[in-house]
Amino acid sequence: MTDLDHRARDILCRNDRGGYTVPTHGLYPFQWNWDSAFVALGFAGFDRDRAWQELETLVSAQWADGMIPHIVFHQHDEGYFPGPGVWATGQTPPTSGITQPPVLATVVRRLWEEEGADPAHPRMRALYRACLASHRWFHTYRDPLGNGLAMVTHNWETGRDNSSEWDEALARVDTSGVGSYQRRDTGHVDAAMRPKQSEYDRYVAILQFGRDCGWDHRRIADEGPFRMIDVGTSMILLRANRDLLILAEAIGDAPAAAELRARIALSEQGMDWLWNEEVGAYCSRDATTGASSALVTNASFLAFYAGVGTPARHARLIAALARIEAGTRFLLPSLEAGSRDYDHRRYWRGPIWLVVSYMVALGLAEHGEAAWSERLRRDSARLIEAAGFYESFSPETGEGSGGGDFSWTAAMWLAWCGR
Ligand code: 2M8
Repeated sequence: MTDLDHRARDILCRNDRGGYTVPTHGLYPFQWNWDSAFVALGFAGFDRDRAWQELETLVSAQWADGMIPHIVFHQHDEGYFPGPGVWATGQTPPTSGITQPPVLATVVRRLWEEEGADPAHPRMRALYRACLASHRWFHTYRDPLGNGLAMVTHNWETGRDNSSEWDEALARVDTSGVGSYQRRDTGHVDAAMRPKQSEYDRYVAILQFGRDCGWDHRRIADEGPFRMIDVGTSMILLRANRDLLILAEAIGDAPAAAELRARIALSEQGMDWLWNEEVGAYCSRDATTGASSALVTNASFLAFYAGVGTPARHARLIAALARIEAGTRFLLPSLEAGSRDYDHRRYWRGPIWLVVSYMVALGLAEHGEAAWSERLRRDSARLIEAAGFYESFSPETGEGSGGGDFSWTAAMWLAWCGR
């Protein structure tokens, strides 16, 4: 065990609040959905029980309609805005009213296979049911075009919260009724790294729409002020459906397996709509106007992880990766340098998030791109070695940004790049 291995384990243990971890002390004092899935991969190397528990605690907050919320407010903390009183979802435990990228099934499959892939594995079986309900929720409420792609109704659902992909759609959001509120994030980290006030107002306005319609997910999907087909969530859901299918087949749940096969085929075709031939990448699209963001982000490369794309498209994606590599020091930036509003320090407009790099690297390796996969892994390790376990990193200087002692960064060291 290296010194960094010890430090990574120590971060997970210190961010443990009893059955779940916070992403980082101070800035994010609750349980976040996709953070916990990645964190479980980190625990898995030294505490199997705790890895499963992280996921079980998350799904203990699943809604009756199947949604797994993006934040679970297990305990009171004034240090974060918007807290449970603002969301007012009426859930127990209190939660936010939106979701996050469904990486859960993929993680469950990995943990289960590492333990011998026994179809009778009780913890896998319970989480399988939770994932199936969550995926059905996406298919019921978040596929307005019926093409197997995933719509998000808040930019926070994408996990890539402040990406330039959302700018045009956000610009249409009316903020006149937002009122005053006190942000907490800029009290924890440098405001230059966080979203601007005008952007935050829009995030709050979208939240208020959901709250004002009692978190009626049908209405939010049909009438909400922000409706984007997110390339990241769509790719992650497709991958998660493939992994859930493996579990369904192992369990012998034939009806669910058939349903999942049909969803997978639909999504594979649907992805065509996100391909932007001019740009040579998969890009998010506005569900209302149909406009492509025409931006190459780290999520564009999740095509490999999702298992979509022709050889010609893969070649163009690799060309885009080579172009990005030539223009920066470290892979994989959240936005290509030179794109509108690119900023190597500002939240999801340039900095590197290792969890996305991990998924991209996994997909690249699965598609015969071992050298690129290894390049991502090595860069990610170098970032941690030089800067520490930050939330994100500058692709230009390698400096850490956002919160420190970050759980999913520590988990990525343990489960992937520190190997
Ligand atoms: C960031 O998002 C939260 C809102 O969900 C925030 O900025 O307040 C994002 O990076 C998101 O992807 C992540 O899950 C969360 C906790 O790490 O922080």
